[in-house]
Amino acid sequence: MATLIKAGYGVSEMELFTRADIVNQVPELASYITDPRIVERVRTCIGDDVRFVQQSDFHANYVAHEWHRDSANREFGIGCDWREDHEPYRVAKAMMYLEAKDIAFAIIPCSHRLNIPETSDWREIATYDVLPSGNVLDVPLYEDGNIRPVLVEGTPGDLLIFDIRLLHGGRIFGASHEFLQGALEHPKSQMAIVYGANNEHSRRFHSYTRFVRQDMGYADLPDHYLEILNSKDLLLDGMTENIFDRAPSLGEGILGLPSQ
Ligand SMILES: O=C(O)CCC(=O)C(=O)O
Repeated sequence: MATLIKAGYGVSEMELFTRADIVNQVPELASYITDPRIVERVRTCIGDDVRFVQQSDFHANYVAHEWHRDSANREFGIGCDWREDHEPYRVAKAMMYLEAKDIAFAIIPCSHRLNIPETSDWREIATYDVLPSGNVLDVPLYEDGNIRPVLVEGTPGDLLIFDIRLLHGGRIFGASHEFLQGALEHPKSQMAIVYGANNEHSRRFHSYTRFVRQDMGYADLPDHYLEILNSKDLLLDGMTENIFDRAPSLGEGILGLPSQ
């Protein structure tokens, strides 16, 4: 699939290429959005009322090294993403590697629940616990009570599903996986699709993606695709509306919206 997409867009093996909004911009991948192999696994993580919230992308040879969150409210504790008394958050990214060699996904466990500081140097491999690819359920993590960043080794076909408020980033292993490095030596490509429960948190994230982040270039989903989503029970209620027009206060703490 990676080879096909790169060839179709005239992208060479190691060239940087990123496209957001899969339905509108990389339709070759759109069928994965409703693919039960992905959707069922997302359901297991966030609940039965899973909906597609439009944010989705294909990245070739791109590595987001810096620690970051994908949620609309990026700073811990500030804004509606962190208020769950009414509804739990339940917005998650499903990311699948299409090409990956010596690649890992770095994540700071519990950083969606606790204000855990980022490590100052993402290159420092000694600051991580490593989850090798394969069955990792028995790998002991932070048994001493200290939460440490985790490196999840990734290979093609691996699907990672994570709450988008978690601090994370991409990593490249150096020789024998003994250090981390900044540059890719092998092609890397991945697809990411964001889903959420049929709730206000998901509607806020959709409006943030579609209407606030003009830089990401999202457009309306075509009517025929809304029908597909509806037929698969993946259509988010109120998906055509900009929630911040109706309720500007929901934009608290979101970069790019006037502070309330
Ligand atoms: O693999 C990477 O570069 C990290 C990807 C990432 O941060 C993301 O998709 O949000």
